[in-house]
Amino acid sequence: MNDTIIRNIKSLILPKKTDRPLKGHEMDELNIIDDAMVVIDSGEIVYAGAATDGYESEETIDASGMIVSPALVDPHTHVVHGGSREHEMALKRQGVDYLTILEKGGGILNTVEQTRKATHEALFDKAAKNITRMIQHGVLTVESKSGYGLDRENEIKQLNVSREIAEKFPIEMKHTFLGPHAIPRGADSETFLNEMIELLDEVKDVSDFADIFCETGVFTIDQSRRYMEAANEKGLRVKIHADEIDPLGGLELAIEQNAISADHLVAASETGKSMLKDSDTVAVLLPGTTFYLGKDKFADARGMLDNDAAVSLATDYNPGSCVTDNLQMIMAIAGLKLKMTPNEIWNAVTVNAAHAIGADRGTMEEGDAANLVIWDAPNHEYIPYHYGVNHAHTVVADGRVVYERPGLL
Ligand code: IZC
Ligand code: ZN
Repeated sequence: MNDTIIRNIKSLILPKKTDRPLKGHEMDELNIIDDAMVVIDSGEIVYAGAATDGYESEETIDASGMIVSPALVDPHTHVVHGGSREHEMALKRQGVDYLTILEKGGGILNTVEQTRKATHEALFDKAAKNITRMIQHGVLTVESKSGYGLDRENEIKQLNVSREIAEKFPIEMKHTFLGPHAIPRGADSETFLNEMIELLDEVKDVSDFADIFCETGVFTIDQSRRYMEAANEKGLRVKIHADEIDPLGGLELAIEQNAISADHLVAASETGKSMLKDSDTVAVLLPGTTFYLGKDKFADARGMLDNDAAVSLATDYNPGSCVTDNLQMIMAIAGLKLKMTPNEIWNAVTVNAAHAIGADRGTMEEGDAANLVIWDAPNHEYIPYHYGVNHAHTVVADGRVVYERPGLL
């Protein structure tokens, strides 16, 4: 006797499970089974496929003709931070750009100030609200970066908040040390980078990855290489904020350093993009950020996919350059602005997002964690199409219903 059967599923969306990320045309393939059911026992998938009479269970969930997919994975967020930066919205409207705000001591450095002032408890309570909303939107795996402490005490404080969230919420988290996220006010960039490299020994026990913001006015390619080599030597797999604004060659560096992902890539070079084909580095695209910064040029997702790259999508949720924790919104922007197909988008926010953070998530094969969403939508193409709202009806984490859409009171 199994624990639960989900019956009456109009269609079941099944991304393909592989031991490497899906690339190029593989991303346009999605197994969709109509008239389906899912059998769950001990928090794991026992069966996900065409409806049959061959299983019994203690409990039944009626999907009422809705569709089901694996829960979504958000592989790039800055969810743990203090305060907010709504005043920057007006500055940006007046034409002051993101890097100029940072140069003037605002931007990331403003959030650093607010994060340093905040207690562990205050950071936890704030991030908990976002995590709750992410779960309500069908996301059950989240990568979370530090990077607003820029010193030992506060970077570790952020990582510990992230770890406490993972313990207390029905969500799997990956924790990334992003010490070199900005240069603290008055600091010398080389001296600061050396401090962050020294810190790797300590943070490697509480982090899954090491990340760096490689950008004009932040860290150079040579500095990023030095940091990534140090992290790799200590056994901490690397990620990089690469080629977001200026084409510095961050993508090439990511591939050279065997990064698990290279993120942003709006300004990535043709050479870099063509190198993705022969690497398992996942290109994590963040079109919500391009949208929020009001830029016209989006990452070249089509060029990457047509050249056999592995592509993923994330919110980049942060208080400055992308203030949304709704991954469904990003799916819509990916359809509209990155010209990705619905199948590519679904693979990008499930199986490939999981590969971008080394998580065994995003699929529904026998033995997988029973992390899934019942979507109130007629088909999978509908979700990126009807944008800006939440289509999640029921969210199941490890076989347990953790969210059900409330009705009107
Ligand atoms: O707080 O502005 N790009 N880091 C790199 C960010 C955006 C976060 C922020
Ligand atoms: Zn980021």
